[in-house]
Amino acid sequence: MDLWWTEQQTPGLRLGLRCEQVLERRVSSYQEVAVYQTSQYGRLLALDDMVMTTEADEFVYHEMLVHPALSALGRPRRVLVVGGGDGGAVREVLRHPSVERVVLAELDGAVVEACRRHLPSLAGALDDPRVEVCLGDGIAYLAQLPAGAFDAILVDAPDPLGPAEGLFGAPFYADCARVLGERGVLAAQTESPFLHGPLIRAVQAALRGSFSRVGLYWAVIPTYPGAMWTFSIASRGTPLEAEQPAALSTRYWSPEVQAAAFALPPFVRQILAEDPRS
Ligand code: SPD
Repeated sequence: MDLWWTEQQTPGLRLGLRCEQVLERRVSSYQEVAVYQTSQYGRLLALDDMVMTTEADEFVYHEMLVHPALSALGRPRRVLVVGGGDGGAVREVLRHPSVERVVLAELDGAVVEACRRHLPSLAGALDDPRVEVCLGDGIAYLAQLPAGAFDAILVDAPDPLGPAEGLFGAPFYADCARVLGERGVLAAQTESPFLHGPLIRAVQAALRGSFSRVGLYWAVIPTYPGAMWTFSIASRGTPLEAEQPAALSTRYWSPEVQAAAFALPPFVRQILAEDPRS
């Protein structure tokens, strides 16, 4: 039988992957959580039929979400990951030897359970004794934290739909700035310049409302809509591009790749230059 899984990425764009096996498919209190064995990209985690991660390209996304922010800090100790229930971002955080504590604030326990069962190369990181998994709303979790509670916040959000929409808004970033204090650094996934220009522009404008330093960088993630993917990074004081980034055992991120990732093609600079209200 020829079984294909498809994501309707926009009304005019679909991604299709040949699927060898459905490893898990269940409806949680929040969404449909599914893991497929694909023939091209290994195992795939999908939430409500949207790719969250695949074994083949997850390293690009997770390394690039995590390492620029943690390198900027030099010796990060306390890190909060919002979303990211698959554990891939936590795995990358733990590569930094100075890290003492990582909190994963994930809305849906079903995502964590499915990834523990089927994506151990990511979720295995959640068993590290430095990691605490807090299930529930990330925005509410952040709201009850004291100022300066974390050195870094990494927003590993799904697409800005439903409950995740708040993770792309000014009130959330203002609370991140409070929890990070003067030295902390935030990094967030901010979608594709090919498909989400207005969102990227709005996020960057919202970040500038709470942080004095704001940057954008990018990487290529083949299974995400548009493939070219952006990350926003922000701080109130810490320079965003480390002079001597950490030496880490990684597959995509490197100090050279990081430096290149901050070079924005003219069409992306144009997106940022337009009026945020357009
Ligand atoms: N359209 C896909 C966007 C997904 C971003 N977050 C993925 C979570 C992986 N840890």
